[in-house]
Amino acid sequence: MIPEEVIKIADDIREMRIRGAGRIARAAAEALMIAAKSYNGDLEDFARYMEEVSEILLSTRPTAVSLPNAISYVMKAVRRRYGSVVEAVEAVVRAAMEFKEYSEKALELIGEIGSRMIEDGMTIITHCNSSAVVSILAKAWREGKRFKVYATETRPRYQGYITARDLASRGISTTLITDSAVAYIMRKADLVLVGADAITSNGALINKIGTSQIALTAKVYSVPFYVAAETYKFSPYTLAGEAVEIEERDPREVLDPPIEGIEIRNPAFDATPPEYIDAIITEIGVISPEMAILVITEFLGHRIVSEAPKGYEDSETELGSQY
Ligand code: RUB
Repeated sequence: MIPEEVIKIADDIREMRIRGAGRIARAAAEALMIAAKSYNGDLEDFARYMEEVSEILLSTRPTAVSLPNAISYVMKAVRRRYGSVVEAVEAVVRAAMEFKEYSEKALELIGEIGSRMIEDGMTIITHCNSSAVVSILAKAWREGKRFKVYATETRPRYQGYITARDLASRGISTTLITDSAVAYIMRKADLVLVGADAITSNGALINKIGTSQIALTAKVYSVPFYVAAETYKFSPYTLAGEAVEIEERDPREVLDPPIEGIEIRNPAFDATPPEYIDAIITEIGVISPEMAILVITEFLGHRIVSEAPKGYEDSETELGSQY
C-alpha cells in the first residue's frame, strides 16, 4: 500500500502547492524516502513497489527535468542487490538524503557564485519564482550590494507575487510589474535573471511561460540574460533527441468562467533558444549555453546513447563528484 503522505506529496506537486523545479525535486526525493520507510512487504517486491511510487511522482508534472533526475538518482539505489528489506530501505533513505543535501548546497553555491555578478546600482528583471534566483539576490543584498528588482506578475498563477514578497521581506528594493510591462522597463534594465525548469543538451532554457519573450526583449535592448540552474536541471533525455514536454494546464487558470465559443490555451512553460542566453549560473560555475552538453556528459555522467531512452529508468543521474 502506498502511504497517504506520498499520495499527498504527489497531489501537492500536481496542484502546485509544491512548485518550482528545485522544490519539486526535493519533494519527490522525500516522497520516495517516506515510501521506502513505510514498506512492509518482502524483498522481491520492494523494487516493483518503489517503481510504482516513482511512476505516480513522475506523472504529476511533465516539464521540470529536476523531477525525473531526482527520481533517477534515488531509484539507482533501489536497483542494487540487497540481502534484506532493511538494507534496501536504508540505501534508499541515504540516496534521498544525499539528493536533498546536494540540492540545498547547490542553491547556496549558486547564491555565492551568482552574487559576484550583481553590481551596485543595477536594475534587474526577474520572472516567475525561482529559489535559485532568490538565493543570488539575497546573497548579493546581504553582502551590501544595493540594486533594484522588477518582478513580473507571471500570469496566470502569479508566482511573481511570491518573488516580490520574498525579496521585499529581505529588504530588497522590489517593484511588481505586469508581464506586458517588460519591454517598457527593459530600456532601464542592466540584467535579466531567471530560473530554469530544464536546460536542453543544446543549451536552450525551458522556464515559465513568458521567459522567451523577456529574453527576446533583452536581446533587442542588449541587456544580459542570465539563468540560474542547478546541474540536475540539465536534461539527459534531450541528449537522446527527446523534446521537453511543455505542460498545458487547465484553461480555467486563465479565465474562469470561460467565454463561450472561445478556446483558451494555458501553456505553462516555453523554450528560450541558446542564442538569447549569456550565461548559466550553476553550482559548478558560470557556463555558456554551449557547455550544457558537457554538463550532461562529463559532469552528470550520461552517455550519448544509440537508442532514445523511454524514461528515467534507462538513464542514471549522478550528482557529480564534488560532494
Ligand atoms: C516555476 C518556474 C521557475 C523554475 C525554477 O514554475 O518556472 O522559474 O521552476 O525554480 P511553476 P527554482 O511555478 O509552474 O512550478 O529555481 O525554484 O527551481
